[in-house]
Amino acid sequence: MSGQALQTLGEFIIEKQDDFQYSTGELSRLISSIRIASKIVNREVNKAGIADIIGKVGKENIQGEEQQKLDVLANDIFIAALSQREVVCGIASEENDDFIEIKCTGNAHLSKYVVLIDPLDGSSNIDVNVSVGTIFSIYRRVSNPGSPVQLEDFLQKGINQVAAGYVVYGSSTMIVYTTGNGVNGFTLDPSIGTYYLSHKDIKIPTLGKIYSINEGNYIKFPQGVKDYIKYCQEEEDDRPYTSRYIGSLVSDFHRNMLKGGIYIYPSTSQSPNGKLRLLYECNPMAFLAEQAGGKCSDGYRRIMEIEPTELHQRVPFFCGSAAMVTKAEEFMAKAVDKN
Ligand code: P6P
Repeated sequence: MSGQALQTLGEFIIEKQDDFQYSTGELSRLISSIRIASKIVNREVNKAGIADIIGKVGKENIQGEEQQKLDVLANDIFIAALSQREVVCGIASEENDDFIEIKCTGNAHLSKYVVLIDPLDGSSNIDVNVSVGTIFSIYRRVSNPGSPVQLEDFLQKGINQVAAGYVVYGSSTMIVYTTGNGVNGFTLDPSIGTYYLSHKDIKIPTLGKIYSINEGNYIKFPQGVKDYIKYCQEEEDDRPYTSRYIGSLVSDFHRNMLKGGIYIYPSTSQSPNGKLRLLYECNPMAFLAEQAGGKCSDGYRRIMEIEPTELHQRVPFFCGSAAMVTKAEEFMAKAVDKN
């Protein structure tokens, strides 16, 4: 064991507070709220197998997806943690049709931040014990401080994000986040409930050898995606690449962040905008990928430049090692030329 003590997430947040212009400690408290909520969700995810909270609650969320009990519980936990500490003036969640205004008991109405969150992404994997995750995205409100929060506070381009990150509840639980000054990963020691800095200044390898896509949808993919998949499978240069698809965005993304690779959820003949949501899945992951030296687009345009039009809108998603995303975009452009 090296002599130097590992830095905790709490110490890191305090140390980096000066990175934020005019820091008032509010963003630090916001990230700490997410840290606390993630520990509670981690406990519930880890005991789900034995407690009777597995399975469906029989309700559907706005996506028309069966809500798993853990989905609902995770959503409640994050909303409570953020509301009680009055560190945000509004929350938008995958599990809620509309955004939530945090009632102005104390200073909430003066808070300058809103959070968009997917409280338990990949939840369809819960019953088969595959990793799931939480994804969050933080913006400064654009409406007048003290006034009720507005939809415009949430419909901001990804380039306006103040911070973004994910929690992966896997073989170990990690928080990975950025405030625009690089990406750092923290691993939870569950025996004492403390996150330690384990992955400092993550940089995604420019060229990886892993491609992640649900090839079961191959027949429905755009021609450019079909051509790129064939390119990945050719025996040439550093190819064929390895195909890895967990079916849990946070897990597939996290592996590619550390090992290099590309994750693609494209449009299909049935879903012209793909499946993933712009505001609380694609934009936060895009911010992280770019901060780690990677790239993220919808196959044509930078994800973080897309002007949002609704809370739960979907976009095609190509994200990961810069050279791999660029190559996939070349196939998308070539296919368009052919049409
Ligand atoms: P498919 C989980 O529902 C999710 O939103 C992502 O976590 C995951 O990458 C994707 O959908 C899997 O979708 O259509 O391949 O099952």
